[in-house]
Amino acid sequence: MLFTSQVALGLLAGTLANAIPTPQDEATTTSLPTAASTDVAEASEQLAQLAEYAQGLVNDTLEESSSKRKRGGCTLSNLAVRREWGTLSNKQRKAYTDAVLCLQAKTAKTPSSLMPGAKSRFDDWVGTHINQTMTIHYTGTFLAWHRYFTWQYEQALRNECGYTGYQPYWDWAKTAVTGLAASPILDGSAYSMSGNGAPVANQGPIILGGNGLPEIVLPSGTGGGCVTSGPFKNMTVNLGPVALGLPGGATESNGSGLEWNPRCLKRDLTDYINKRFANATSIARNILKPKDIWDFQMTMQGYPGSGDIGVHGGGHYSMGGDPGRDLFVSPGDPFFYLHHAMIDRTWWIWQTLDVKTRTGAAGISGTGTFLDSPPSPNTTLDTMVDLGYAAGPAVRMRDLMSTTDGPMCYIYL
Ligand SMILES: *[C@@H]1O[C@H](CO)[C@@H](O)[C@H](O)[C@H]1NC(C)=O
Ligand SMILES: *[C@@H]1O[C@H](CO)[C@@H](O)[C@H](O)[C@H]1NC(C)=O
Ligand SMILES: *[C@@H]1O[C@H](CO)[C@@H](O)[C@H](O)[C@H]1NC(C)=O
Ligand SMILES: *[C@@H]1O[C@H](CO)[C@@H](O)[C@H](O)[C@H]1NC(C)=O
Ligand SMILES: *[C@@H]1O[C@H](CO)[C@@H](O)[C@H](O)[C@H]1NC(C)=O
Ligand SMILES: *[C@@H]1O[C@H](CO)[C@@H](O)[C@H](O)[C@H]1NC(C)=O
Ligand SMILES: [Cu+2]
Repeated sequence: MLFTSQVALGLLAGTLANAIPTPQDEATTTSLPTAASTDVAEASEQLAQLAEYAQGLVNDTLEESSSKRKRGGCTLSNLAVRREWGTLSNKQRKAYTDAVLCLQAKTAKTPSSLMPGAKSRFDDWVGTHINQTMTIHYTGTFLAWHRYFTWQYEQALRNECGYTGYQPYWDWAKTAVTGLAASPILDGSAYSMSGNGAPVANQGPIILGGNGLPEIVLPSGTGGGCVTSGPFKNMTVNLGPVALGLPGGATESNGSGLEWNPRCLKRDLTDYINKRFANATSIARNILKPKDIWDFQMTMQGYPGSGDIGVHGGGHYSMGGDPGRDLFVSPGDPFFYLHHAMIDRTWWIWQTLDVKTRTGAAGISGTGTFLDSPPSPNTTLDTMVDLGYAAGPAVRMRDLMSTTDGPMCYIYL
């Protein structure tokens, strides 16, 4: 393991941050990149290196602390490893989609008096996301909230649907190279997350904006209609729409989106958006350039007015469709969780480059409202994250800053 000695020394000194190889460090000069390569093949190698560094650092930390009693009891032996979809066997892929279908077949916990459209256990997550959308995006809680949301979803798949694996992730850099519909994750086979929507001719452009953000015009994709293949071929979307961007620029909504509005799952796979906003260079840049959490999370979601929608928007909008293009209802497409696992993985890697700062109070920036509108108090380590009827308990931000040092215990390969 490449970085063991530096990491161990860093731990002994009590300053994990110092374990980062610096350019002055002769032994490790060639070890970690400091700026993203504009060559996507090189950037992919940089990402692999950064991921390996993150794994090594966390593994070593868990080894070092195995004798101490950590609150969550996370050790190398109970560590969950989340993997990229393409590295799973067909059997593992099907086990995952079967568990999602199981969740969709179970009764909702959300009272129908509060959300008439929440028909299944799967919908509990969609409903919670709709209800909190304006307080979990462009806020101080954005990353941690979605980390906890994805983790609890993974727990539900395991504890309520007998799934024995972990949450897989979508590596945007891979599909930016292969094209979405040609990738094992979205090729429409029985071992994919289902494929594209049926093609719709002459779709207009996608115009992003609203919620106070300036317009960005993007091409639509090669689908647009109902998903016709794979495990989610027959899936019904029950909730929404709330703010669904349609090709041509219109926005569709159905009030609060909490009524029952059954319709098919639609996708509009758009390689242009994946390649433009979420290629290997975009990811490497998002990890290597921002030195503070504000810059990191704004780069990821796109600085308003920059014309860039970041890897977060890049992933969502390259999926397209309904509810993929609806900021509120997007978890209604099961692919959402693979996207957000990758968001979380990107944050996780970035955090390992300066663990102490980036998992502590200085690792949080922002307030409790969308771009601080209306103004609200700063998010802190004590701010609560509550997933409503989807899952409990409500936890504090401090429990979510690390994936191995709180109630959770996982890494990404
Ligand atoms: C970290 O531990 C995981 C789980 O045991 C293992 O799969 C991975 O190869 C390790 N990575 C490194 C770089 O040590
Ligand atoms: C879709 O539903 C039909 C009718 O219930 C069923 O025969 C078919 O196997 C289902 N397809 C998938 C992919 O679940
Ligand atoms: C809104 O939902 C109702 C059912 O509750 C449905 O009849 C109507 O078509 C929906 N409208 C839109 C724009 O989705
Ligand atoms: C890849 O991403 C970078 C950074 O986001 C961007 O500047 C570049 O244009 C993208 N490449 C393509 C082919 O769109
Ligand atoms: C909230 O955060 C901003 C930006 O970090 C900071 O300037 C401000 O002082 C903070 N406000 C309070 C009340 O802590
Ligand atoms: C929606 O959110 C509010 C506060 O954010 C909460 O009081 C309410 O219980 C939530 N409703 C549901 C159905 O989760
Ligand atoms: Cu979200």
